[in-house]
Amino acid sequence: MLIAHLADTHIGAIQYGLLEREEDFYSAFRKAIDKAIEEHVRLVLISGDVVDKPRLGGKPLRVLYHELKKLRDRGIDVVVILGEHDFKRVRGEEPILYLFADQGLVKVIGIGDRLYIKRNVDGYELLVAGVSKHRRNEIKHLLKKLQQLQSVSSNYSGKSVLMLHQGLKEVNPHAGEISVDNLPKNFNYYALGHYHVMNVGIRVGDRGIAAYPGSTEVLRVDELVKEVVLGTRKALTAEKGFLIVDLSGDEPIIHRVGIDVRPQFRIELDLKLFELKNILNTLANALAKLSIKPVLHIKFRGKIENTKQLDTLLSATVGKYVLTYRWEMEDSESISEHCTVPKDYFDMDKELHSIIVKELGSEELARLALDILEIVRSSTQEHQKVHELAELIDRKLLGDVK
Ligand SMILES: [Mn+2]
Repeated sequence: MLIAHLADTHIGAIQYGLLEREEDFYSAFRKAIDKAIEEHVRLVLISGDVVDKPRLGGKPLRVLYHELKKLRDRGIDVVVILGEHDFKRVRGEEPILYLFADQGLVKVIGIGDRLYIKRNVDGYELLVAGVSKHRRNEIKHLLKKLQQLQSVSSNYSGKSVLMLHQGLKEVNPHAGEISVDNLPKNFNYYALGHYHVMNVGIRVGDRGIAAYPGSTEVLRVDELVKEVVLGTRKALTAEKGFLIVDLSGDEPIIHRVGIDVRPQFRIELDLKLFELKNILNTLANALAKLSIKPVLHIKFRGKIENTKQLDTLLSATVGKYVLTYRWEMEDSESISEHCTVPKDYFDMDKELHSIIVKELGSEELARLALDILEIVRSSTQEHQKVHELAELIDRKLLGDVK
């Protein structure tokens, strides 16, 4: 009995505001669905963050419709749970996936009392249980539901799968929300979502295995974790795909299925302008050999004042061989050091504060806006920024008591 396990497909994501990066997400999804059909899976699970935002335009909706319909036309069921991107906590607002559920294209579980479905797949009795995303301050509710599911599955004689969209502390201690110990022990397979890097083979109990297929496309630079050589330099890239799980035997057997996505590279370079041009030219030669224009992320060690010159150099060398390049400097606090204007003459922060208070009409919101601004403007890495922003919003808007 073969099952395809996908997660974090983030349909509708538009990275860097580029049309190509919107299409890339559709193409990765299409490839995954086609591959799943080719491999004769009988069921497709998508463990949350199916879509990138709760409100989608016509294009992403049509892509979803066409791909899901391909599966339905072949009698392949699709079961999904909701990730934090699939729904907004606004009263009365419904997840877009309900539209596809109404059309019989997906089964949404893990919301309200609907925590599982039972199916006969290839002559096997199968229980598919799931709980949609719970935030840090809702973990108590999640654990209660997991307990409920533990008793459902212990009274079940067939094979069982549990779908969750949560971070395991064992995989990432900083981003983790629950630990393996919190999982009910008697499922055969734990189809997880939320972490965007593939992670296969986390043991649960005696015979259970938990796995993250990772996202089908690259959303953040911290997903580039595989070492490669680019030209003559070490670089990091991403591997994307999904999992095909065989539940026929005693223990699940997991096959990784790779999806070719647009290459992305992350490199670190010393900021020595006199040799930078040569280095970038060598890099450009390596990039020119790729059949698809990659996304290049450069982290410069050191700092310079004239970033315009650096930008010109980048666009003249690697510019035409990449879809886009993004760069950051390791240390970029130099600008304010050379400020000779006395502080009380014009205080930018004070000025900004009063403008925002006036605009938002609330001291509290203004402070939140300024906190957000500070994180966004900081020189820290992109993934760290996102992490800090998520923490801040959790804390301020959802009253996280961590
Ligand atoms: Mn996600």
